[in-house]
Amino acid sequence: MVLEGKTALITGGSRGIGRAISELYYQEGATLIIMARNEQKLKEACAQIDKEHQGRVHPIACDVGNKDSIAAAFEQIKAQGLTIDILVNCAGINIREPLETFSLESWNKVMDVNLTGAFLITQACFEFMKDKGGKIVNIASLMSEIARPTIAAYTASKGGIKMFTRAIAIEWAKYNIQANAIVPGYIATEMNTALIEDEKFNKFICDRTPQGRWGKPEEVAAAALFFATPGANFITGQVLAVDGGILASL
Ligand code: GCO
Repeated sequence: MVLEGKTALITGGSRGIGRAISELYYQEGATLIIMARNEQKLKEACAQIDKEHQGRVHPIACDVGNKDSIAAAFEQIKAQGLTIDILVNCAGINIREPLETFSLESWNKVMDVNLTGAFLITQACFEFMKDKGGKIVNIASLMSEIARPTIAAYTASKGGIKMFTRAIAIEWAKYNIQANAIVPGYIATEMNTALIEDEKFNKFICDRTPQGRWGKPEEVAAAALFFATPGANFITGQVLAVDGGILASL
């Protein structure tokens, strides 16, 4: 129970990689604050996660792409007397359109959630962490390092998340706040269902991945657990790929 007594705020924690992180952190004894936009689905997910009905899982509906929604969410966190020791910025969306026709609206939507949202949430967590230290785990992407056609906004946002992680790490090191990023490879989540069901793309990914398969959300969660524990106390500003070897290969 390496997270007993700790409270983790996980954005996008009700499904996909964020859900796997929520489940693992819960198993390790953490109290969870889970943020997601759809309140009904969020409450259902929290009830499923809090299997032992210990009241250790707190749903906070929040549109991470909207600054007013974030402010209201943190008012709720304070009103419920909750603290934050660990932040996992996992909320993210992807829009796939050719660059030449990519709309400004789509660009801003992706940036607002994936990058600006992470900035605002991180900044709001400072008051909880500045006196006692903390852990920040940002979920980046292969697209923090390499690109593929039709996802320019997502790629730019994830490149930003990687460098934002380093900015947090060096500026808040003096507060004993460590910030690190995880680069998931191609992971079998709802966001990628269309890609998995596309035979050609599925084969491309399996051939491009040295381990020859899509990753599992829980394989990313294991890295998120490591970064949240004391064993990572002297690790900050780092980027860890959980990608089946993609980034190591030509
Ligand atoms: C895509 C995928 C990727 C993966 C992930 C890889 O459209 O290529 O959605 O973006 O989800 O980000 O790290």
